[in-house]
Amino acid sequence: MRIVVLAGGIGGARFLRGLKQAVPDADVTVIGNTGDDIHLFGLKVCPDLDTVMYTLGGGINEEQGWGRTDETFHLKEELAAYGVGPDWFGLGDRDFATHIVRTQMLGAGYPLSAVTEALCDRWKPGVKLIPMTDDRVETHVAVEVDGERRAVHFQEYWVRLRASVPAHAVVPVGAEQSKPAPGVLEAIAAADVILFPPSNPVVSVGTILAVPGIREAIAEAGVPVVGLSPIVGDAPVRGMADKVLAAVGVESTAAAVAEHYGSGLLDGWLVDSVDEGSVARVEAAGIRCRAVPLMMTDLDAAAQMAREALALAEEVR
Ligand code: GDP
Ligand code: FO1
Ligand code: CA
Repeated sequence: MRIVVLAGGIGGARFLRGLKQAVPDADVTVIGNTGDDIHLFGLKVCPDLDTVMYTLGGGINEEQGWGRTDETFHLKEELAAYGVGPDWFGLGDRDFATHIVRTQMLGAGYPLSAVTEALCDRWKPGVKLIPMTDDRVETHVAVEVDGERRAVHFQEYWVRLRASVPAHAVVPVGAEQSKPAPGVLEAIAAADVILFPPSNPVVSVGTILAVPGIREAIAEAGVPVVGLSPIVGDAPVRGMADKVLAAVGVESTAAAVAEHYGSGLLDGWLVDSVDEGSVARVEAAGIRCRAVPLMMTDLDAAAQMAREALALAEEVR
């Protein structure tokens, strides 16, 4: 079975780990969000690609959900001693090596997709991980600070400001001019099923869908497209997705997120058991819906979610 998954960071990565356990023989292609990417200290950092790679490759800091296990921060401290920032983004020593290799290869002319493949040679995530695009796309957020509007990089909004300031718009800068990376459209066209994990609908899956051609290819693939809600009991399970949903005018409910994707894209949608009451609303929008446990408390729980998503895909096929 060929499965395509559009993934952000933690929610995507943990779901993928469950999917691999549920269907170990499946051929899984992950289209990763690169809108979160940022240049720091002259290095290219790709948080969501790295979160998927480290999580599936066994190198992730489990408690945090991002960054490396067994990490130290000597380099960051030395940079700070020179007064070189930013100090609000926690890059560890082991993680730095990934960004150095990536930046060196990009500088030598390799596209991000080839660089990601090379990094995955080490981590062996057991999936084919492809960035959504090889072109530069950067998510910016229009915020209001001290009564003044300005645009900040998504990481500054999320990590430094902790999404605590009003956000008026979320813009994937460069997306309109970007092209899907090699292999993205091919994987979608060859897929037997397409899954949206419980990733952030705006700044993870939404950004991937903003790359011209990807949304259209999914809609035209003619195979079941099934998503899992990252919103449980009217709030994100983790993080501040409610803030970016509000910025694009979507309420933080499992049903509203399904409607936001729409029946033109989604065939099936899983909500958590606590949101059973929203099943009828989702089905009224033309999307087959089931309520099942959606908390990835451990690997088995994530695997069971993957089985439920694949079962729903068979139902709508
Ligand atoms: P990020 O890039 O690290 O923010 O990760 P993603 O975009 O892939 O996923 C973020 C989303 O995952 C958040 O909106 C969370 O609500 C969701 N999430 C995290 N853990 C769980 C879980 O156990 N169950 C569900 N349903 N959603 C989760
Ligand atoms: N998230 C944080 O909340 N604080 C950090 O200092 C931080 C550092 C960091 C370094 C590397 C990396 O790959 C991810 C990192 N993240 C950090 C996570 C991350 O950038 C965001 O949580 C996601 O991109 C949000 O979608
Ligand atoms: Ca992310």
